[in-house]
Amino acid sequence: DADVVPQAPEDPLFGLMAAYRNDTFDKKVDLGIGAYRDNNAKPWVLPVVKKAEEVLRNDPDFNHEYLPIAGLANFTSASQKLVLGADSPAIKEKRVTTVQTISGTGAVHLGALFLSKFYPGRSVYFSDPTWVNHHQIFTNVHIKIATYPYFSAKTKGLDFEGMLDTIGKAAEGSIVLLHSCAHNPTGVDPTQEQWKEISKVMKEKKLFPFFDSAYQGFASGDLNKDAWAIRYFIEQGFELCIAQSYSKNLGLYGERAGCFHFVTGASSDAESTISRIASQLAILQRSEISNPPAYGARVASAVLNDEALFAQWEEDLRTMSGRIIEMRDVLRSKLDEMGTPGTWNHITDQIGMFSYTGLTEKQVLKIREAAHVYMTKNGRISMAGLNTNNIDYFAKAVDKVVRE
Ligand code: PLP
Ligand code: TYF
Repeated sequence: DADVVPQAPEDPLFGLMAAYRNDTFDKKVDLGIGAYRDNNAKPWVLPVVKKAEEVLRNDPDFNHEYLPIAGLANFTSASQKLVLGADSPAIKEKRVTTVQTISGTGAVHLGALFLSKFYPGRSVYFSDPTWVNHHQIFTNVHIKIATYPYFSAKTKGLDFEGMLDTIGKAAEGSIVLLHSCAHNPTGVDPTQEQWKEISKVMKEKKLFPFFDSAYQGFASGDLNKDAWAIRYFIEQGFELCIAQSYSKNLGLYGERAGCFHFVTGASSDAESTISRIASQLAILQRSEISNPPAYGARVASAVLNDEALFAQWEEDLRTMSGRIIEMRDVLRSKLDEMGTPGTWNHITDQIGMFSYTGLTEKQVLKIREAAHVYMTKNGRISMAGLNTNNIDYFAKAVDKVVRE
C-alpha cells in the first residue's frame, strides 16, 4: 500500500523561489529561475505576443476543439523552418518529422521515450553539468546516463579537450545531448570551430546527436546564429533529433509551446523512414497526452507565419537579449572597477539566460543570508534578474562575499 512511497526531495529551484517570496526584505534580489524579467524585475509579455493574441481574439473561427495528435500543422511546419532554416534541404527532401509537444520538457521526454523504445541499450551522454531535468527525464524512461566534461572550473569556460576525449570514447550509437546555444546552467557554448570538431568526432564514432534548443534567438538576438550548430550537424548528414521550446524566446512559459523534430540523413528511402517514425511518435503522443495544448501554438503560429509579426518578434528578441548582454557588461565592469578578487571576464564571455559565476556553495548561502540575494547553490545566476535598480547592490554583495 501507500506506505511504500517514500518522501521525495523538494525541487531545489522551486524551493528557492518560495524562499524568495517569503523574504520581506525590500532590496531582495531574485536570480533563481530562468525566466526573463524586464528592467523593473517584472515578467514581460512580448509586444508581438499581445498583437498575436489580438489576432486570435478577432478570429471568428476561433474555438476550443482538440488539435490533431501531432499538433497544429501551421505551427509545426513553421517551427521546422525556424530551427532548420527556411531553405533547409532536410525539409525539401521530406527528411523531417515534427510533433508538437508540451514545450521543451515534453519534447525532451518524447524523444527520450522514443529512443528508449526503438534504440534500446544505448546510453545518453550529458554535459557536466546540464539542466537537472535531463537526468530525471532520461532516468524515467530507463536510459543509462553518462556525462562528458564540459565546464572548466579553472577557466570558467569550456573544457573542450575533456569533452572531446570522453565523447570520442563513447560506444557506437550512444546518444549525446547537446545544448544548441546558451547552455543551461553555465552560459558556456562551443565556438563554431569547436562545434565542427565535435561533429567530426561524433560522426567518426557514429553517435546520435540530441539537440536541446531552448534559447534560439534569446541568446544572441539572432535566430539564425543561435541555430547554427544544429544546421551544421544536419549539413554533415547526421540522423538526429531536436527538442524545441518557445518558453523563453516568445515568453510563452506557461502555455507550453514546443516541438520535437526527428531528422534523418539523405537517402533514397528517407521519406519512408520518416513516415514510419512519424507513425510511432503519434502512438506515443496519443498514449501520453492525446493531443497538445492549442493556445500557445496558435500564438506562436500567428507570429511565425506573418511577416510583420515575425519582424516585430525579432525586435522583441533583440530587446531581451540586448538587456541581458548590457547587464553582463555592467556587472563585469563594476566588479573590475572595485577590484573584486578573481577574474570576471567569464561574465561577458558566457551567453544567454545564465551565468555561472564561480561563487562557491558557501558563498551562495552567505550572500543569501547577508544580502537577500537568491541564486542556485551551484553559483548560477539568472542574468534577467539583474536590472539598473539592483545591479550595483548585487555587485557590492558579490565583492563583499568574495573578500570574506
Ligand atoms: N532545456 C533546457 C536546457 C532548458 O533550460 C529549459 C528551460 O529552462 C528547457 C529545456 C525546457 O523548458 P520548457 O519546458 O519550458 O520549454
Ligand atoms: O531555471 C531553470 O533552469 C529551469 C526553469 O517547467 C524551468 O529549470 C522551470 C519550470 C519548467 C521548465 C523550466
